[in-house]
Amino acid sequence: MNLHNTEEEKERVFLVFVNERDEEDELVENELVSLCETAGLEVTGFTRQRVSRTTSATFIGKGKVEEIKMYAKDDKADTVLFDTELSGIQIRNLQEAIGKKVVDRTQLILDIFAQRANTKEGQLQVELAQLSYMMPRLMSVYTKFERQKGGIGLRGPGETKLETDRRMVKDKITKLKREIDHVKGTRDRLREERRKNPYPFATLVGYTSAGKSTLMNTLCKTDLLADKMLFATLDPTTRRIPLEDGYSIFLTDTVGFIRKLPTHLIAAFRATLEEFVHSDFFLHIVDLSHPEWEVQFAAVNETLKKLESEDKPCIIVFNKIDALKDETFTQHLLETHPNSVAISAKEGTGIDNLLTHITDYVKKQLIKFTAVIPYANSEFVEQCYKYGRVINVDYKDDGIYIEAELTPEMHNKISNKLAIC
Ligand SMILES: Nc1nc2c(ncn2[C@@H]2O[C@H](COP(=O)(O)OP(=O)(O)OP(=O)(O)O)[C@@H](O)[C@H]2O)c(=O)[nH]1
Ligand SMILES: [Mg+2]
Repeated sequence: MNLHNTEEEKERVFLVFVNERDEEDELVENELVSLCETAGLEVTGFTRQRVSRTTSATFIGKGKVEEIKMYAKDDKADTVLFDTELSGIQIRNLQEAIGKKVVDRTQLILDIFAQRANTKEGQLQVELAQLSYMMPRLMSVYTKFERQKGGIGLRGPGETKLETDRRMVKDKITKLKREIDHVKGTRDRLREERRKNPYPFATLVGYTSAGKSTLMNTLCKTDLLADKMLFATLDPTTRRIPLEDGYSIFLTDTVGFIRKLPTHLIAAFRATLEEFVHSDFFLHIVDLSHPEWEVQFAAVNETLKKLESEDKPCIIVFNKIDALKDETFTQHLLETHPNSVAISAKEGTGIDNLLTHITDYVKKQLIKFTAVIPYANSEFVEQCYKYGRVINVDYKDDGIYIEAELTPEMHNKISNKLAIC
């Protein structure tokens, strides 16, 4: 797809929806149109086929392919976009039958990510995702003739070229992974450094456009990009949030999720998502003003399962309550979802309550202890100040009496050297 469309020469796309259930129609339509807007495409029209069993050669039935060919021609569309992931063979067959460029949902999302990637790490991750998507599809970019030649002659030019290309892509993928590992190493070291503090790690997780960056800005007075465009955030940002009574947390804003998030993206963004994997707990931000918030909520939970972190403690944050009319509905949700709060990140409503929830969680995480430290080991008192929260300290004849709180990690490190009371 052309990534740099200007107002005058937007790529014209005709959409094909293939969702099975009619109750999903509105969400599916609105979401794909938003994705197209974000990518700078002009939607000319759409059609739909309920696909329960796919016709593997073209994904949809022959008759429908003919119909699309007609529509796309009448609409003067440049491209036909399928709201699903297609195989390379399917794309090629559809292109041959329709006579237009055919792209799938994954390519569209990868395209948006490519436009959004500003940092070195973001760019590496997107490139890795694009190449991983391309790899199994390389075969289908060769013409029928070349493929036949390769097949019959076994070592025809088509096949040789394919193998060279495959090797090149493979080498590039290995190189990208190495570079990403390098960036990841830097991030790991930074995380280790932060771990020395007595502050738990939390991440903001949620569907794209749920309001994660807006909440981060409200809580940390940052100026992160918060926009109605999908996938405004790609790179994680971490800030310390001071809480009452001297408590704090490190909070990280992360990339948003979407229904049917391409697996290549999840794999490529693993380094970024590791911020989530390493966090002690997370806030799941839900856009309650979205008519399909439940589907979005389920899609995020589905993705979290893939990250094998279902057991991680979570505070559910129902956001955008300023855009709701029915307060009793919110009340009902809070009652039926344990550990949840309702806020408006934009207007600041409910933020104090959210902070109280976070502080309660942090308090539960820290280990409280009292100890007598011999004067000869007074550096431990210093460490408690540095890596913990000192509640009381009393310098007596027989030693320093200290009452403090530490994260489990720091407690383990220090406790075997202390005479815990
Ligand atoms: N009415 C209302 N709008 C909000 C609220 N919070 C965020 N928004 C709007 O929702 C849109 C998306 O907000 P972001 O903060 O960028 O959402 P995000 O979750 O960071 O999105 P991605 O980075 O794309 O995943 C923006 O237009 C915000 O102004 C809220 O409490 N109320
Ligand atoms: Mg964001």
